[in-house]
Amino acid sequence: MLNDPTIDRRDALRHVAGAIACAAVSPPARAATGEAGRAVPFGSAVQIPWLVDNPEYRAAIVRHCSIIVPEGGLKWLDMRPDPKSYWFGLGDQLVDFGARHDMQVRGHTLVWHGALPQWAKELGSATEATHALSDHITKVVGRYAGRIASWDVINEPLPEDQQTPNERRTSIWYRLLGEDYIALALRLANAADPRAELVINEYDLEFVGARFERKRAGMLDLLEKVKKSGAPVHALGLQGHLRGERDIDRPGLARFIREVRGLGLDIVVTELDVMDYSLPGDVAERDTAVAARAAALLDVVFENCTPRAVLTWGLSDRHVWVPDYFKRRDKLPNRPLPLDENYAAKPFQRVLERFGAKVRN
Ligand code: 9MR
Repeated sequence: MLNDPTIDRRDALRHVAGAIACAAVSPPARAATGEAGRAVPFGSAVQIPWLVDNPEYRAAIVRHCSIIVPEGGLKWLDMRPDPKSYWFGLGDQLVDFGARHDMQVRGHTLVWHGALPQWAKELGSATEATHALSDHITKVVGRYAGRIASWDVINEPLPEDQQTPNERRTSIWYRLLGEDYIALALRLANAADPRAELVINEYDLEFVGARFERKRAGMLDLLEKVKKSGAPVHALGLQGHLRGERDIDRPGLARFIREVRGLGLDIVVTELDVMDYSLPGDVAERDTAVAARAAALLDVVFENCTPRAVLTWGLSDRHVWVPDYFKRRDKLPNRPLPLDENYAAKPFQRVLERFGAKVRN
């Protein structure tokens, strides 16, 4: 666990190891074993209702995941019909499933601009926002204390197009509380479960281009300020929603990871997939390109740290969120994930295995 008193020493050692690895010629992908030989857990986002209702889906998740996170079910929209009520049904099913199958469970997400019920979007004052955050985080994290080991406490705090490093996304939380909502939420989560790993999770940190450099600078600025405030934070979540048409900024991302590690934070790859809408229609060609893009990210991550976990945002192309936003012009189905629509391994899955993913049964 992150609050282990030996963590600082381990952090320092891994930082040095990361720096040494960086100085060397890029090594071939190596099996992922972290401190004390602990294997890096690999897994996926899950749809809780399918775990319950769909035996084929459930079997694939059990076979491939040693860590899971709910794609929905723990978002405000799913749990908070009104300011006083909580629906814990899906969350309870998730943690029971995780315990039954000896999987780690991540929680997603406590504070986000998205998936909010109307009443939360209409909070009118700092007092109301503080009360809502405090009640929500205390009850939700408290209920799953000891069963959800890691939380995306803050999701996507940066704007779509970061201009200056101190700019933040103007969510309801930011509008009512300013940047302090971040430290507040982290402190509340820590108080509700002092053993939980607390993560700030963000996308678009991985690519070549000025826009993405600015976003990395924004994240460093934010993390530095959170650390300075003394609020507990343990890791940065690199979502890893990659794009067929965007290259990974290998040196830029390597430098960024080392700077994040220098602040004493770990890295978690939280939502890996590859948007394939701009890639060729030919399936073999497309699957190869998707795998290469995922490999490029994992190369940089594993060369510069031992991530706390690697999760894809879904497991099989049979069930994907991608067409909601990134439909292909040729109307062919999207193929962003490690397994195909029949749960067979694609080249992307072989990449994950190269970095340490294992078939569990
Ligand atoms: O994949 C998720 C989709 O099913 C939901 O409708 C949507 C809104 O709740 O959220 C999607 O997941 C997002 C995640 O929560 C945060 N990072 C981006 C993910 C993909 O849009």
